[in-house]
Amino acid sequence: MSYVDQIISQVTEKNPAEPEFHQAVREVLESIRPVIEQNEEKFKKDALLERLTNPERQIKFRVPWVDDNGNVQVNTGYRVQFNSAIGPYKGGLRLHPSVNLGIIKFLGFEQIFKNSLTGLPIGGGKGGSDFDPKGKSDREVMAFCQSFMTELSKYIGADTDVPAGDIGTGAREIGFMFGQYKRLRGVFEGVLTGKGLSFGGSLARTEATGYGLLYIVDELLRSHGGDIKGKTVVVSGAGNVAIYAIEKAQQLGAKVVTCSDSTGWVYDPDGIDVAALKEIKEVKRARLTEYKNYRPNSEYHEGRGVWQIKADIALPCATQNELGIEDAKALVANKVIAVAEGANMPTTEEATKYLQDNGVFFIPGKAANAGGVATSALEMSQNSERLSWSFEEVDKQLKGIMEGIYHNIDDAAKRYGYEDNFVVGANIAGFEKVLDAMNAQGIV
Ligand code: NDP
Ligand code: 2IT
Repeated sequence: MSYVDQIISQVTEKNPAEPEFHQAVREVLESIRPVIEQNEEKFKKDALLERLTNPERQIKFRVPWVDDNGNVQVNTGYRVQFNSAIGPYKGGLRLHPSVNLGIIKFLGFEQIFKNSLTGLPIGGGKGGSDFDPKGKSDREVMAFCQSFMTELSKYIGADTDVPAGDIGTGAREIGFMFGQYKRLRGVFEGVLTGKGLSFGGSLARTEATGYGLLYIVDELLRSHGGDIKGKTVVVSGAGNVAIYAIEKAQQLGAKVVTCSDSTGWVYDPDGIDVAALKEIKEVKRARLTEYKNYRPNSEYHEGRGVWQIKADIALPCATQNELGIEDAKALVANKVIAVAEGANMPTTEEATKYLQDNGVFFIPGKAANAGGVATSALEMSQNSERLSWSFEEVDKQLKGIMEGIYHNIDDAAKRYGYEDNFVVGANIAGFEKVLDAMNAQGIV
């Protein structure tokens, strides 16, 4: 059995009931197979893939807090510090009832290669909790965040591990967590990114993931003789990534006709009204059912359905495994040109293969949504030099980083004979830098 196959089955056996982690490991290891096979004996002797697939550290802790009725609630907190070969651990905190160790490990594993692709010095990590901020009062969210940070603060720091937002963790939660960290540790430092602008946050971090997604899609299309102007786009999700993907797509002259949340989806043939979407989601924290009040010509549907709408570009921006084989078939039947992942691993393995086999350009999340963490790293730089850059400066750097990522993954794919396979290109390009750093640092 080849070394890659041996590790894939070992990871599956040793980490039972973590299907998303298995999926992420399979995708990366299958892609880097050609690199491993060039030097298989040495890598095997060094147990390189065992070290790559075992987190350096994983922390799991109790998070007790008191709700508005005076009842004690208990959640589980996690931080997986996966790989620090190229920099301090960096990655978001997810607050969602579906969070478990396997989800955090899949996200942390992906983050290693994503962070490497940004070209910036950040290692891979991820954390979160099964706490659901939905429907909670601000006081309850604060109580949870303070309790969560009371334990997490023992393991993080501006030069060791720098968490940020993800599903369910936005500016409000980061603010509460930052305040508690400062109070407990007595230091004002860039320990979290996505902070408010009045206490060390970076301009354009809020927009960065969605904007970056469109910058890379535009670069892909330009490199193939087209551009995004005039294209029809379908987006899923209605959170941080989706909102700013829609905004940038419209700024670049595309028409976005859908968005969704966990209960339903909107079809707006005239193009999504971003101001309305921001008011519903960012201000009111309400459901998408409200959208019709702003746009009477739009349709609201319960359940899932955005991938059935005819479009040139599809951008899944909600959650993992939200675009399956039937969705991929519908997109291909409707002649979609490109699918780029705003979310982490939103496309199933079967759907990814079907899209690629049918000539659809497919950019995986670790490249397509890297603009968020890249801008987090720019926030870290600003914190270190105690300066703040203008929106234009950060946005310009973000655009340059995304264009660089596109060419880096395109080159890597071509070098190994997989032209236009951006899954292989992203995994190899991300892995190469981590491999070099791990080799240089000895057996650690
Ligand atoms: P938000 O919490 O802001 O928004 C998430 C959106 O996805 C909401 O519309 C939510 O609907 C929907 N959603 C979440 N879980 C599910 C589910 N299980 N089923 C259906 N819909 C769901 O999160 P973000 O926009 O920050 O994150 C979206 C994705 O992008 C995630 O995969 C995240 O890991 C990834 N990502 C985020 C980055 C960032 O900077 N924020 C950077 C890179 C990747 P509802 O509100 O109804 O739950
Ligand atoms: O998945 C991701 O890259 C994020 N949630 C952003 C992480 C970060 O540190 O900004």
